[in-house]
Parts: sequence; C-alpha cells; structure tokens
Amino acid sequence: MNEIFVNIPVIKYEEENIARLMHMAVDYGRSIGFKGDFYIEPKPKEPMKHQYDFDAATAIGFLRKYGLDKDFKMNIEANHATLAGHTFERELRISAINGMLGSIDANQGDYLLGWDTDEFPFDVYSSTMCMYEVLKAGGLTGGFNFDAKNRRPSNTYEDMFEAYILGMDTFALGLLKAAALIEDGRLDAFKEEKYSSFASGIGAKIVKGETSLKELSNYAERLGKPEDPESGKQEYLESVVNQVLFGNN
Ligand SMILES: [Mn+2]
Repeated sequence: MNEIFVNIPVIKYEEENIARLMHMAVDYGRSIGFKGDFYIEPKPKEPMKHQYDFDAATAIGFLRKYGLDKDFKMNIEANHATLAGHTFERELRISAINGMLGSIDANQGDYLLGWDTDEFPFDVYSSTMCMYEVLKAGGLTGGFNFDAKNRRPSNTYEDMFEAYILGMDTFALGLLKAAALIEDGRLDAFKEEKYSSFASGIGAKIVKGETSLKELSNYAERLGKPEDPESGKQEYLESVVNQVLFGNN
C-alpha cells in the first residue's frame, strides 16, 4: 500500500475495478440480447500522463489478463496511434494479428503538435496503408467512423460537406490503391523472400518449436563467419508504393 503515501493511485485496484466494470457492461449487454463486439479505443496522453489503454498492445494485454478478450475488440484511431508514437497501420496490424481488429476511427492528427486534433483525413499514403491492413485482415467486424471535426477557420455549412467528402474520398482512394498494391504483388513477393529461410531446414525447426538454444548455438558455430546480410531494400519498396500510387510503373 506504499503507493498511497506518495499520492500514486493503487494501480492494481484501479485495473481490477475497470475490469469489473467492463465485465458488468458485457453481462448487462448479453442479458438484453446484445450479441456484438464491445470496443475499446486505445489512447495515450490525454487527459493524463498514464493511460491504462495506452496502445493496442497494452489494451490487448489488459483484456486477456482479465478474461475480456472474447467480448472486446480494438477500435483503432489514427490520431491516437500518432500520439502513442506508432503509425496507424502498425496499430491496425498489432490488432489484426491478435484477432482483435474491430473498427476504425478514420481521422488524422498533426505530427508536430502532440495532441489529438481529430482532423478529417486527407493523407492518401496513410489511408492506403490503413486499407492495406484492412484487406490483409479480411475486413472488419465493425466499420469506419471519422471521429473528426472541421478546423476552426472552416466555419460554413459548405465546409462540413467538403470535410466529409474529403474523408470519404481519401479512404475510397486508399482502398483502390491498397488493392492495387496487393494485386501488384511486389511487396508480398519481397516479404515472402525475406522470410523464406524459415520455410525449411533450421528455420523451419525454429518456427515449429523443435529446436533449442543449444542446437542453434552449435549450428551458428558450424556456419563460421557470417555472410553479408541481405538487403532490406527500403528504397526499392518505397518506390514500388509510389509507382502504384502515382502510376509511374
Ligand atoms: Mn476516437
């Protein structure tokens, strides 16, 4: 209980109480016939320095610890990913690989400000990589919500229409470009090649959990001096994305 005396909340109780509240919400929802997913929207920083749901990985760990992961999924907001120091697409991927990708708040933030500006999205790189993750995940159980508002100088009704049209068009274009990236195939081909050493031999044994540090140590010693590492081809992959987005291929 020392934590009380230095004016820090008893974190264990607070986490358990949040989990109790969430269990009660699930029980009540199920009792009135609600069969859908509950969503939790990770967000760091606001309104305080320590957030229990800092990012997707933190929230997923919390839900699993307290037995809530079958009832909850992530609602990933682009601007919150930025605040957590992640990219939007990374938060989507973390959710998807854990079976927890639910829905999306499709806004964007200001990379220079460090708080939640909830701008309507216009960044087509970001919407493309978002839709790439959605397509790779096989879709969403939820949907898209802008969670965005006009900037203060945009003060007419016409501006509101323009903002929603901008957001819709940005994500529609992102969807088309994400599909084009997948159909192009070069990104997937590179990734398959990059990890191909895990498909056979000692790599396959690692993946299947059929080896040990001792065996790997012996294996590494037998290899002798390592060859130069293969190229990560960062600039090549970025040029592929540009070619697909802007049609220079
Ligand atoms: Mn939101």
